[in-house]
Amino acid sequence: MIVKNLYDDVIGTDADVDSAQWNSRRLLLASDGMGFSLHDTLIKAGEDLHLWYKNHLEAVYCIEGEGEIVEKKDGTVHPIREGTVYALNEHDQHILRANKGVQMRMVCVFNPPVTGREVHDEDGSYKLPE
Ligand code: 9YT
Repeated sequence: MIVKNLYDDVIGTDADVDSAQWNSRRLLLASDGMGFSLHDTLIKAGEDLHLWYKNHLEAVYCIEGEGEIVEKKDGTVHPIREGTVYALNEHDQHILRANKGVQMRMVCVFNPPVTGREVHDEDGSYKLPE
């Protein structure tokens, strides 16, 4: 069994990946052998993220904050608030936006699992391990 605590075991370690737009605290990684990774991610207030997980499936569950997700294929806008989940089952190209002045806290699951310190490529994807 694997038992970890965000505050004791993740924040401030290699599994805590900070960037200009988000801070991803990676609770479970590929090395944990679960077949998915599990992240507690903060989307910084007022940020627009252009994302396209062409190599991964991702589900995202908002537990704090407010924002929206825009589907790039047709411009559909879905508001996000606490309790909203979205699943990128078609590797959907999208814009994730945290409202001005409001940070969003999201629980994210990636399949295949993220391995460690991935950050986005110029196209908004994470590379697969070689
Ligand atoms: C929701 C989302 O895709 N945010 C970007 C960061 C990513 N989820 C991560 O690595 O935690």
